[in-house]
Parts: sequence; structure tokens; C-alpha cells
Amino acid sequence: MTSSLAKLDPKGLGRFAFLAYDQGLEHGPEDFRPNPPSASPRFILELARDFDYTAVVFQQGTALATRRLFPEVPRLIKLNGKANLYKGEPYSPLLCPVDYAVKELHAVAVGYTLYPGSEHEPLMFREFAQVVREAYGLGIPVVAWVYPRGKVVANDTAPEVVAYAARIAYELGADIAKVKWSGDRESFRWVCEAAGRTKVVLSGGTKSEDPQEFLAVLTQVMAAGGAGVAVGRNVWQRPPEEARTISKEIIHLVHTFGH
Ligand code: FBP
Repeated sequence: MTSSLAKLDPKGLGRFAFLAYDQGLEHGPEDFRPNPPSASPRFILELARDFDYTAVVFQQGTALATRRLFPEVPRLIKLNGKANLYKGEPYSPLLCPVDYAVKELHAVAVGYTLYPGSEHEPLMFREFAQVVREAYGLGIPVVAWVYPRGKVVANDTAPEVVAYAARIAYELGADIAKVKWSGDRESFRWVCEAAGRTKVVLSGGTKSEDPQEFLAVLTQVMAAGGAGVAVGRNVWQRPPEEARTISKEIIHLVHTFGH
């Protein structure tokens, strides 16, 4: 595990709120339709700046295109990625080397999606283990998106599957694991325990019509020992004013829960 979380968390609060914006690659521009301004990374960067998100999550291309836009907003660079047109066993290849992300794209953290259970799991585990070693060498924290997926995974939100996902992140050396909601507070507590020293953050998921529903889940996550959230659609698929309101609530909740 890298000892570099201070890059993301200078005050040592152990709390994180990432604003995820790699869906243009992962899902396509369809995700921007509910709120057209979200097609522009400027909209995302303004939210991140105004509400003090820990970092925005960008793929290499978005990071390059916005190099000079709000450089004060920390960037977490997603090192691998895939589109969702191909529906076979998932493999998300490494697209951007760690040192390019750090030196050229000014990454304060790097991220990688693992699909345990996929036929291609060995390849992703090997790539990810290498990413951890390289990031460790540069003092950069690593966030693992861990999504058990593929034809052998019947239920990717079953507590034992989510706990296994969190443990995989720990075993492979991630600083932070981003996992799905396991359905209730008690099971999520087990997920957090399974992750050992690796911090656990909630993966946002599809937009809930009622923002309070999403905030209620996040409250349960924090009560279970979670360290925060990496959220995209639940924020930026809402019209600008609503995106700002929910951002304020998310950041307040993540930073103040239990304090
Ligand atoms: P959301 O909050 O929009 O769900 O974003 C989190 C995220 O992990 C993104 O980083 C990624 O693009 C997407 O979800 C992957 O979603 P899926 O589960 O459909 O592969």
C-alpha cells in the first residue's frame, strides 16, 4: 500500500469525495443528455472547484483538453478504460502509464478499474499490481474501482461479493477501493472491515430521482465506516442549480459525519 494519501488528504481527515467524469468513455454521451451542460468538462471543473471535491476523475483525453482550465482542481487520472459497445467478458486495458499521468497530466492520484470474475481478470490484476508499484515509487495514491463482473458473477451487489471486491483492493495494494453499495449498513461495515487499511468509498451509480435517497445511502456508508464517495451521475445529471445543491450536501456529509 502506498503511504501517499497525504497528496489527496493533506489534513489527514481520511475522507474523500471524488467527482467522477469518465462516463463519456464508459457509457457514451447518452449520460450527458439529462443535463446538456455536463457534456463540457468546464461544468464539472467548476463544481469541483466551488465545492471542494477531493479531485475530479478524468481520462487522459479530458485531462489533456483541460490542462489550462482550473489547474487548481486536483486531477485523479483514470489509467484504464473501455467503451460499453462490446458486451463480452469485460477487460479494461491500461491506456495511460502512471508516470505520464503524474508528470504530464499532474495527477494527484491514479485510478484503475478491475473486473474480478471476468475471463480477463488475470490480465487486469497483473496490470494493476504494476500500477501500484509504479505509483508507490512516485508517492502517488491509487484508487481501485472494483466491480465484480462477467458471466460467472450472478449478483455484483451481494454483500459477500462487495466484501470480496474490497478485499481484492487491499490484497493488490490499493489505497482506496471504490465499490458498489451492498444494500444495508451492517453488510457495508463488513465490506469496510474486509478492506483492512484500504479506505472504502461508495460508487455513485445511476441517478436517484430523489437526491435524498442517494444522500441516505451515503449516510449509511459513512456510518458503516466508509471514507466517502466517488460520484458522477447523481451530481451532474441534475440541472446546474440542483447539481450545486447536492454537491454542497455531499461534501458537508463526507467531511462532517461523526465529527
Ligand atoms: P457514477 O457515480 O456516475 O456511477 O460514476 C461512477 C463510475 O464508477 C464511473 O467512474 C464510471 O464511468 C462508471 O461508474 C462505470 O459504471 P458501470 O458500473 O456502468 O460500469
